[in-house]
Amino acid sequence: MHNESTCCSVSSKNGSSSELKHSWTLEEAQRIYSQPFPELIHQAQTVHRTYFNPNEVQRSTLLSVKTGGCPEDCAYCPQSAHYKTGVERHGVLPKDVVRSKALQAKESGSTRFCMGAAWREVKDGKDFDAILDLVREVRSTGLEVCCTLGMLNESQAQRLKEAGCYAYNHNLDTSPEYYGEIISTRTYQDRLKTLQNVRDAGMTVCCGGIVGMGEGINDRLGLLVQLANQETHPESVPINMLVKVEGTPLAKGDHVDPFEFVRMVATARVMMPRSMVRLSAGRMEMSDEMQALCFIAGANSIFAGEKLLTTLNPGDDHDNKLMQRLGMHYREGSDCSTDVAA
Ligand code: SAM
Ligand code: DTB
Ligand code: SF4
Repeated sequence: MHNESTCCSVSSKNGSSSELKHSWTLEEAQRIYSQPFPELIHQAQTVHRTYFNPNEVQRSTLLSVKTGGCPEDCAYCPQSAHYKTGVERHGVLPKDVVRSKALQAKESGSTRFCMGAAWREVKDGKDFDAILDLVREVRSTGLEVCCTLGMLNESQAQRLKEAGCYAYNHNLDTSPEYYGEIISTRTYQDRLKTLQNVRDAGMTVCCGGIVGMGEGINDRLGLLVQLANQETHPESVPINMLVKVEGTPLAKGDHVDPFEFVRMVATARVMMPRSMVRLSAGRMEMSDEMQALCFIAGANSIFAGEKLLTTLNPGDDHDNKLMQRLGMHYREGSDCSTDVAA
């Protein structure tokens, strides 16, 4: 179903031409999602192979450069000041600490380094200047730089881009209908505005959500419809499984069915064929077999290292062994066009 106004022609890496669609309906997403599992996996894997090496996974390392005490009330988040979670607060980390973490990440095979701050929004001044300095420092190691700092205005997005920030992570988290159940201190529209500012500044967009917050399947698919109907698909789509943190309102959330999670990954792959689909938070609770199914369903990136922002992650020994057992490998090199000497 080609629609001139909502599709764009792209060339795949193997030279054939395909279309990215930006006019998805919930019904179409439901049809993809609810196919028999083998059909869905076959479709997702077929799409995946058109654009990516199916044996390759990109590693991104996260670092919380400003932790805790956030004024927002995101019900999932251990860093919200509204909840007592035991997360230790700290201000913006010094440059030498961040540089050494970035070098370690590079050494262990990561090509992207994502710095997170527990802020509602960026405020101009000393702290933002310090972040810009960190961006320049990490960029000088040759790593692809990503930031996730909360809401940004146009000029802040521009300054980040100029400092060398390649990608900005800002999640929509769930459907517009369910959003109010999870966060009351900002709106979906606020998030969309920041995403537009990121685009306008010329950074790539990393935007996804969380599975396991009590939402229904239609909320999960509603999120995918929102993402896939953006004028440009987010270059990176993190799919998180809720990390249940004691003290947050979602600490006692329901168990996520692994097949439902894999279906979500596969549906994201089919709807956004050229995007990196990131298997993000929640891997501590996933079996190796579940992660393997996610890769087969089209996930092609992980957050690597012992820690996400404040919670635990499987770590290099485990991940390296998993890659080896699956005969898969980490992707080398980055999408960043301007190379900087290490
Ligand atoms: N404060 C900024 C913001 O909210 O955009 C940046 C940091 S925030 C921690 C980044 C993302 O982490 C959130 O948008 C959310 O999707 C994800 N996240 C936070 N806590 C999580 C949890 N317990 N489980 C899974 N994902 C989580
Ligand atoms: C994303 O979607 N997931 C990452 C990254 N983007 C910034 C963060 C996950 C955080 C999990 C909870 C924590 O460790 O604090
Ligand atoms: Fe703050 Fe981000 Fe956590 Fe929400 S997700 S409480 S904005 S750090």
